[in-house]
Amino acid sequence: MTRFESAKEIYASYGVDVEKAMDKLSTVAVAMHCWQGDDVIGFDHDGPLTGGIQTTGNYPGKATTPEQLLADMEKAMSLIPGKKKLNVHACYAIFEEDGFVDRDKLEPRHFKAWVDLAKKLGCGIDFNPTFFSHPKIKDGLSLSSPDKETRDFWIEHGKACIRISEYFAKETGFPCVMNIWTGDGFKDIPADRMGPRMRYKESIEAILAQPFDKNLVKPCVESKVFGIGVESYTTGSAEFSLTFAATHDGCLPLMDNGHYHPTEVVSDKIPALLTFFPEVALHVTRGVRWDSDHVLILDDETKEIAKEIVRCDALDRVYIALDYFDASINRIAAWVIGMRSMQKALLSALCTPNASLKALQDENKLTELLVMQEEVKTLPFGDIWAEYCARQGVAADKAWFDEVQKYEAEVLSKR
Ligand code: RNT
Ligand code: ZN
Repeated sequence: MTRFESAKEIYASYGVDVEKAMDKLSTVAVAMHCWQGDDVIGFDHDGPLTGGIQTTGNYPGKATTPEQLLADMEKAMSLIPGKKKLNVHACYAIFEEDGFVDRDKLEPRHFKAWVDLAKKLGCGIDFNPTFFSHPKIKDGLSLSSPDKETRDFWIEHGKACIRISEYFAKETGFPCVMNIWTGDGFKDIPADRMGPRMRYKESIEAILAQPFDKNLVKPCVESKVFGIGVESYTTGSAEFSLTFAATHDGCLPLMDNGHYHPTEVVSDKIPALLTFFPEVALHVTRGVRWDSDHVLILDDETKEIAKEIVRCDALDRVYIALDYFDASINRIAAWVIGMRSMQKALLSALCTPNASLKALQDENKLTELLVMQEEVKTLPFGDIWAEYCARQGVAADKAWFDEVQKYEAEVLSKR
């Protein structure tokens, strides 16, 4: 008997069909964020990263051109099993010589290379307007600025991004999740907390007035608790964003698990939101002490997030995207570690006897429940994961990093 066959029998004794679990996982898309590849810079500006987020580290080999970034993403994708999606920010528009346009004037044609890559990989694209790292951010504010000209510029940017999102969906055949996040906020105690939020509400409403097909474009609003330099107040707080999504048809709430107070967990928020929203979106990340955006790993909360999505039978109602940026290690490895960790967490959740655990809870057999919950933690999951990678035709856990090292020696180190 192979290790896989033996593991399969052990899982079967707990009532888990690992074949079904692997089949299911192969249908679940995880979106890989382009911004891990170049430390959230993009191709449309030379200025620094703003918006209260920060990358640290200067590991060599960073992509600095569209060709490099797309090649790096393709390399990473080849080492990740299962269904994927690209996640692109508007600042990654690709301009021909002298063809620069500002963010309010972006067009689908500026993203054709992204569509070509998605078609080559057979995947969809998610999209994000970029409301940071730009001279038109006035006093740290974009859509919530008191200055009308500033707001109008960013509203036009948002509308352009809806048109681009629809183009992505039409070209790839997969709906495009379009996430609105701004770094708008204040370092110190504001004198007016409501004014910016009223303006933010009106601005997002103006963006969403751009006509679009709700089956093709899924606009989201992402909340945040604080950022660097915006410690005292963020316009798009949790309550603001959640209520906005709840009161605007077709708009989804997006939860980033780095954006909450330390004892709050997104895993618990998922079933709460699924009780009311047809669909929700996630940014899965790893905050270390703050919203530090470390590379995602298979830690307890990542596992718990995956468990909730699976247990709520919501794999087709939750859009999963990764969001982190670590410049201190090989950036391709950073993508692969995070993507494989998310998929491991999902597979592990699918290999959990969820129905029997739920029955124990409903029968109030809470001692047995705790016993079982502890036991399933040490089932031979690694053998199922190894089989899944083999069936998907991607390198196994010990082998993929060799490929990254080879790419580093042959490509990255020559940049
Ligand atoms: C920032 C938000 C946001 C960004 C990306 C680059 O805290 O998480 O999602 O990380 O838009
Ligand atoms: Zn995020």
